[in-house]
Amino acid sequence: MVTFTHEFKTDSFQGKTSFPTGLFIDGEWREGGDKTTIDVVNPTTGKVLTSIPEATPKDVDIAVKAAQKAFDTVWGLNASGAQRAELLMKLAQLMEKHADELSAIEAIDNGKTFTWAKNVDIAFSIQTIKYYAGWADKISGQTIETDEKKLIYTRHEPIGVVGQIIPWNFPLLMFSWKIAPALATGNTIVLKHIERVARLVGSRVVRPHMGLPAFVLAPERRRAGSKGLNRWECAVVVRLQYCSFLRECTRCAQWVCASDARMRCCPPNLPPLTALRMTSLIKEAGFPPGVVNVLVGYGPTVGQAISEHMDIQKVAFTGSTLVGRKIMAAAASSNLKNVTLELGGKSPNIIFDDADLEQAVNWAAHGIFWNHGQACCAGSRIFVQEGIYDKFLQMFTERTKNINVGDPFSPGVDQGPQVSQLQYDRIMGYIESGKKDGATVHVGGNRHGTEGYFIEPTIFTNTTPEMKIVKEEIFGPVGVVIKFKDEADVLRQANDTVYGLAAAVFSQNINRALETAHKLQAGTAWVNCVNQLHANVPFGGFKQSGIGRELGEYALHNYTNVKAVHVNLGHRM
Ligand code: TXE
Repeated sequence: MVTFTHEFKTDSFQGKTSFPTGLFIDGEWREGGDKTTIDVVNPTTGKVLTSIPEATPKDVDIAVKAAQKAFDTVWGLNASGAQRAELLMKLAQLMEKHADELSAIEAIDNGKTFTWAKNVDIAFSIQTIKYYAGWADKISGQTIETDEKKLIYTRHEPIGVVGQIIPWNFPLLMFSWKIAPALATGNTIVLKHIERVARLVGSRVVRPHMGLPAFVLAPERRRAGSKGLNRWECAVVVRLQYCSFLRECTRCAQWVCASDARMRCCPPNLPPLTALRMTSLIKEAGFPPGVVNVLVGYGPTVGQAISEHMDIQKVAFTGSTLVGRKIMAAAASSNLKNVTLELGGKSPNIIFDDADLEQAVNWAAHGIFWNHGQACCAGSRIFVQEGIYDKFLQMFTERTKNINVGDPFSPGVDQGPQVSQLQYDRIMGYIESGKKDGATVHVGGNRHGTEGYFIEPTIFTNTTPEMKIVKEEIFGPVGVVIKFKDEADVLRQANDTVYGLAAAVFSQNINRALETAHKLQAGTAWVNCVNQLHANVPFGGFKQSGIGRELGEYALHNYTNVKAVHVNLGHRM
């Protein structure tokens, strides 16, 4: 078992943390099946913080068996709602006790500012656990009247073993959103935390060619297989004779010759430490062994194994739309498990000429720059009505220039580093594409400092609808400001996206604001505010932003099967 120990001597928090970081299966910490590890990098410095055990598909099997045993013996229909509520409340109390420590881990691991982590991520996680603790003894069905000789009622029964796959942008919050409703309704869990690295393709050609002519390789080298070849040569080999050493990097999509199984293409992107600290609190709270199992492993191995496992009855996922499709496909081709998906977004933020301008500017900045732009609901397309466009832009520019980028532990800092080298490169790639496509960088557009993954808050203007920075999710502190004429014009532009997660409208005319909010194709519509989330309010997407809802009473439906029980009170055959 590996223990992560760290002493914080920062402006915001002085203290120590120490907790186990293995796979958590059946109430015990373990090494992964292959005894390999994954590095965790501090995004503020770019340096490795620690290495933690890596799970494999074999570990998924072991975890599922433990979860099934717990479901059949101590959880599921064997634990009352009151017992489940008590354990969830105990967990929330432990989180409250360790709130500063959890916030500091989130800051060092993920790059969030300590203050935001404490006030938003940790506070909201605790609120979510408490909210679902309140539901645990209130899960009930209906009595349905048919005729006097029959008693018919429904039961909302737990589904069984559920798989949960979460991303890195809100590590503790996503963990809490996922586990709380599942546990409140009596399910047991196999949860996969985050990773990012080259992925194993095995002997299957997934992407058949890289545009290189086959004659690049001499025949004798083709016959020698892929060992020792570079990735371009591998790409050629794979066209000719399936290559078992080939990996495709999930980040840069390049083929990589990986005769060494630990070979990496892009550096890892891994902030799982808060979730692992949380897992030790789950153990301390007294959840029976096997009820919650937590694995850190790669998506294409462990995530895939969860999605296609025949004994997992439901999978809940938050991440990219690309991977969401793979999870649905794996669920469909295995046991048709239920799937809920919370995916990407390109949310419009609409500012009409009758809005309170100062407020609209402040909210728009919060909308795009909150969590360094790494939020699925980020208001990344800011539409401003033509009459106030110049004034808005001037005020928004000032506001953006005042955002303080720096060390997440320094008081007064608004924006820390992006989570990893990968995300940094990806965002800088989008900024470059915006410049190349002819958009104007109105503010920012560069790296901030020389160390770590900091990016200046950036605003583009003079964009066109087909530009990548207007169409695709950037997931960084980069917004586009677009002029519009009237309601019809802005609705057409705002809804012109494959996504439909969230949207915002600013106007002091309530009829105009609500009419627009109702016509926006999005799972959440904010009026005169943005990025407002509550444990008791559903959240999820229209269109390619997802399937199903998290939070609120709605999330409980994802985790129960409805059974209708018919009781004969006197009908005779
Ligand atoms: O996401 P991935 P990434 C968006 C955002 C971001 C982009 C890429 O635009 O820039 O996605 O981020 C697991 N089977 N969002 O690459 O790959 C993976 O291990 C099963 C929006 O980090 O979707 C991780 O745990 N699982 C989003 C999780 O999927 C697989 C939050 C997310 O990784 C898998 C994050 C597979 N085949 C990114 N491949 C949001 N909605 O908030 C990977 N995974």
